[in-house]
Amino acid sequence: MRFALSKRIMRWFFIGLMGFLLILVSHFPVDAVKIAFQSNRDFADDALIYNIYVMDTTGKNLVRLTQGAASDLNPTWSPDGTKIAFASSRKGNLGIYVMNANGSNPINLTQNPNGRDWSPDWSPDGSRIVFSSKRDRNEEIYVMNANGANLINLTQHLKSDRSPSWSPDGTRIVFSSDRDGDYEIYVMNPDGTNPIQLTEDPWASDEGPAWSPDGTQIAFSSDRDGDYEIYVMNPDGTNPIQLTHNLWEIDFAPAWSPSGTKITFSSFNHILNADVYVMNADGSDLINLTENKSADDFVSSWHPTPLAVSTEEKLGTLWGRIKQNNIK
Ligand SMILES: [Ca+2]
Ligand SMILES: [Ca+2]
Ligand SMILES: [Ca+2]
Ligand SMILES: [Ca+2]
Repeated sequence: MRFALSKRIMRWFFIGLMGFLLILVSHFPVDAVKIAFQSNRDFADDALIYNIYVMDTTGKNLVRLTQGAASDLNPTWSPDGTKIAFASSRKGNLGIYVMNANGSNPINLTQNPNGRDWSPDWSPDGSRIVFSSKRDRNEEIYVMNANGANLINLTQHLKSDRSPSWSPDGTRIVFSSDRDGDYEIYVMNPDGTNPIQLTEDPWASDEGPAWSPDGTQIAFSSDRDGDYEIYVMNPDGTNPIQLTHNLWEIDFAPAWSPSGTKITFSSFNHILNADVYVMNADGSDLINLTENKSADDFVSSWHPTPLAVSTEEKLGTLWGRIKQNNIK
C-alpha cells in the first residue's frame, strides 16, 4: 500500500516537473544559430583588410560586427555565446581581442607590440583562451585567462606551432606543427605536456584542426591528395575520411555546428575567390553560404547554442543548460 502510494506520488511529481519545465521552456529565450566569418567585402577585393560579420545558417541576414581599416580575423564564439574572440591589427600588429557578440566593447587581451597573435580558441568552460603567436620569432601556442592574465607558452618548440582547438571535455588541445619537416596534427595536454603526433604523411600539410562538439572526431584540412581538402579522423589519428573532393579549390578552416551534424569550411576557388561553404558532417549537401564573387569570405565559427525549433528540442536545450550549470 505504502509502495503503491509513493509510486503514485512520484508519478504526479514527474508530471508536475514536466509541466513546470514546459512552462519554463515557453518563456526561455532560444537563440537562432549564427555563423561568424571574416570578409574584405567592404574594401577592394585584393585588400588584406577584413571585418567580422555574422550571418544565419542559410547565409542570409548579414550583419557587420567590426569596422575600420584594420584587419579583424579568426572570429571564435565563446562557449556561452555572449562573446567573440578574434585577432586584430588595429594597434599595428595582430593581437587577440574579445568583444561582445553584437560587436560592442572590443578589448585587447594580449597588449603585445612584438610579433603577431592570431587563431584564438576558448576552453570549454570559457575561462581561458588558447592562440598562436609569433612573438618569439617562431610560432608557438600560448594560453591565457579569458581576461588576458597568466600567459603561458605551451609548445616551446623551434618549429611552427599553430591553429589550436580545445577538446570539448577540456583535457586536450589539438594543433598543427611542422616539427617533423611538414605540417602534421598533434595533441597535447592543456599545460603543454605529452604532445602526440596524430598524422604522418610526408610532403603533405595537415592543418587547421577542429574538434567535434561530441569529442569523437577531429576535422582538418590536408593537401595529401594533391590539393587541399577537408578530412575527419578519430581523436587518436585513426580512420581519416576525405569529406570534400573539390579539385583545384583550396578547402581549409573546418568548423563544426553545435550539434555536430554540419561542418562549415572556407574555400579559395581557381580564381582565388574565397567563400564559406557548409556541408553535412559526412560531406554531403555542399552549399556555398556567402556566394560573393567580389570579396574573400572565410574562417567561420558557429554560435554554440543549438537552434531549437520544436518543444522537445527546446526542452533538450534547456535540460542541457541546466546540466551545464550544475557542472559549473
Ligand atoms: Ca614553435
Ligand atoms: Ca604532413
Ligand atoms: Ca580541394
Ligand atoms: Ca567570396
